[in-house]
Amino acid sequence: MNALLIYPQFPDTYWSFKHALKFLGKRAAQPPLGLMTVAALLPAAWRKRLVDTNVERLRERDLAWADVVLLSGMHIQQETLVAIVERCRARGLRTVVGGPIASSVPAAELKADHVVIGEAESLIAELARNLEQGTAKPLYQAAEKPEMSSSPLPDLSLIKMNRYSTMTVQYSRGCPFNCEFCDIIEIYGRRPRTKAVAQVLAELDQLYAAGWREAVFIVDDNFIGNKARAKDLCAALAEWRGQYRKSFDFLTEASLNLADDPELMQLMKDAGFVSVFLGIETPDEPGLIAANKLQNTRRSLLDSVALIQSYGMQVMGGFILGFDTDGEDIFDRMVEFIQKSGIPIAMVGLLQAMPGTQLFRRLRREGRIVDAGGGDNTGGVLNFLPHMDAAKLVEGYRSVLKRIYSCEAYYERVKLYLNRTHPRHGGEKSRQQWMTRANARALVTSILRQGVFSRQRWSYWKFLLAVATRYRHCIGPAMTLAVMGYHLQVITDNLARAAKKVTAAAGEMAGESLD
Ligand code: B12
Ligand code: SF4
Repeated sequence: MNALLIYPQFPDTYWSFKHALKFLGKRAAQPPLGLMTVAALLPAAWRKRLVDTNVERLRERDLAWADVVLLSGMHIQQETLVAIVERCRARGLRTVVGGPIASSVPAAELKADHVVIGEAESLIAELARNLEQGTAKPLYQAAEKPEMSSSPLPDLSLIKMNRYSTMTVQYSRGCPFNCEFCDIIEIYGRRPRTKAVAQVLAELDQLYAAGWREAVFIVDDNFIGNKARAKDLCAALAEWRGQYRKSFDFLTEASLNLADDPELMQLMKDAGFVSVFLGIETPDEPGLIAANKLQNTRRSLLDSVALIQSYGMQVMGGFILGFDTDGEDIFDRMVEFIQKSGIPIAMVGLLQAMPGTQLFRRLRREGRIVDAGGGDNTGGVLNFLPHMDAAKLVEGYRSVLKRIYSCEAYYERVKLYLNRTHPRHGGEKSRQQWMTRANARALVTSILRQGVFSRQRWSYWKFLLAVATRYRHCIGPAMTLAVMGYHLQVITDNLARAAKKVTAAAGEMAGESLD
């Protein structure tokens, strides 16, 4: 069998980092690890090709070569995924769709011959056999959450590694917490399942042998879901990294209770973790309680963030507006909190009721669900009826984005973070190591785009001056953040322009109906 694995294109959102990646000569942030894992699980006798349409074109000759097409995706990729499915089916090609999208969108809407819900490890053998025999069923649903020991070494040979800025390794799946809006726990469960340390090191060895020397994102739902095991892994990572002259920096996602464990933070620092994404959600404690995000309550969120930063880890934060408990002062409070947090990359989204979540079920009971949503929490579109006036909420959301991503506000946060962090003494690379060819190219492009052609060039030069005088010891993170800021500002401008068009069109329609 010739199996063609296809990853659909993402829309251009805050999360695509597309405008910053151009500076580095890269086309996407991360490769499709789900498909690389599925490829490794398919029978060894099958021939495999992988096309990630985020970094390359899907060619007719790939489709002509294939006997079966396997697609993966998130809810947000629905439009591009369905377009590919339809293109394949038009030429009589058999299609199989899996990945998180299959848990969020009804199978019929995916238009594929076969839909797989859940993790591939436990059912791929049956699926492959059925596909070979022509007896595959329309729907497969994993009966259980497989142990991670059954997850193979992802097939790295199928991707064009140099087109990505970061490689990925998954250590664990699942999260022990129970936040109402979260679909992670519905898809991957609440019991953290971890790989053995040796499995993770084998994946890193594979990356190193393939020539990778840049950042590695440990793409766990919550890296510290099982703290004891995370500590063992960190100790092993520190040793592994030591052997390879500190070649990889690690990034990951974790819950905020990381701040309660100095031993774990120190171990992460020693292992080379330079960045951690935390779901902070809101500075409003009643909102956290109502969302059942209890691990973020009864503490100073700002102090917890600052403590983690002091271990050399940049904190990226997820924030949500639109909880039932939000009053009209939430917008100012959110901006004030983010500015004080020193979190440069603050991903603020509107609350989405994702299908399959506790939130979706509650809002449906209350008769407040409008539709299943599109999987994008930054587009200014709501899929439920909020308590606050919807127009006020969307307008307030946009004002938050505009304020936190103004150049001045953004660079203020970067400087606050650089003041708090001590990257030179931690896992961070030295200045010489940072100056790779890709980074040198990014620096030159950044100076041209942000320092010469941008309207905000004065803020940019002021920031560069500060880096040259006060932050020379962490020029790497400072310049990376300057470049990422460019992406965040472009997306914010695009969203503001799109919103203006919608308002103007609504105004025209209102005018017409008055006439
Ligand atoms: C890394 C990551 C990213 C990376 C992108 C990585 C990439 N290239 O795909 C970044 C940071 C850019 C990203 C962005 C976003 N992400 Co994201 N991301 C992840 C994360 C943490 C890991 C993904 C991964 O590599 N997993 C490891 C692989 C092995 O797991 P897997 O893909 O699930 O694959 C298994 C099964 O699903 C199945 N399978 C997968 N594909 C297929 C195909 C076939 C044919 C078969 C049979 C089986 C199968 O078998 C695999 C092995 O078991 C996941 C969480 C998670 N646990 O997966 C969230 C997750 C996928 N992201 C999610 C979301 C919502 C987003 C964003 C929309 C952000 C947001 N919150 O608004 C953006 C979208 C991007 C954009 N441009 O707008 C959701 C998706 C929810 C959904 N139901 O679709 C997840 C599940 C997390 C969450 N709930 O918040 N993300
Ligand atoms: S901590 Fe994060 S992953 Fe865990 S349940 Fe809450 S939102 Fe989901």
